[in-house]
Amino acid sequence: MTERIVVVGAALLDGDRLLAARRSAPPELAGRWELPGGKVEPGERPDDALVRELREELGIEAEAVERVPGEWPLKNPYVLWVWTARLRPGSPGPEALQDHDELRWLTPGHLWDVPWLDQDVPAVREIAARLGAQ
Ligand code: 9L3
Ligand code: MG
Repeated sequence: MTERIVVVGAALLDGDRLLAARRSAPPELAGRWELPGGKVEPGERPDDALVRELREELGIEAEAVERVPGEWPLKNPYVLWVWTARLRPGSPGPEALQDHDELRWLTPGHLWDVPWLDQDVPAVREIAARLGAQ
């Protein structure tokens, strides 16, 4: 049996706005929107992986705030864990994009304006409920 590997995703919040990031690769995922993040490395704490991935992918200094309960299946052997997160004071904004080609800060009424990855939809629903959106 293959061990599952955790992929961390960030619900980066600025007040009640959620950051959505459009993937530029691989081709089958490009153009779809996600909670940015990536694979936890062996021996790495998942919340440390979240901070590292946000630094690598968006050029920001962020901190994990709270795990969103749940675990969502990705392509075997990966599963998605999500944290809310926020920018640290003094961090640059998310602009130095590595794996994405567009970002949007979505207000609660506009969370479903972008075509999320199917895999991220259950997590975004959880965030929407927390933000009091539909
Ligand atoms: N994935 C799905 N939703 C997400 C993230 C961050 C990742 N919110 C999927 C896409 C890839 C795999 O997990 O198949 C690994 O992610 P990455 O390292 O390519 O970002
Ligand atoms: Mg990634």
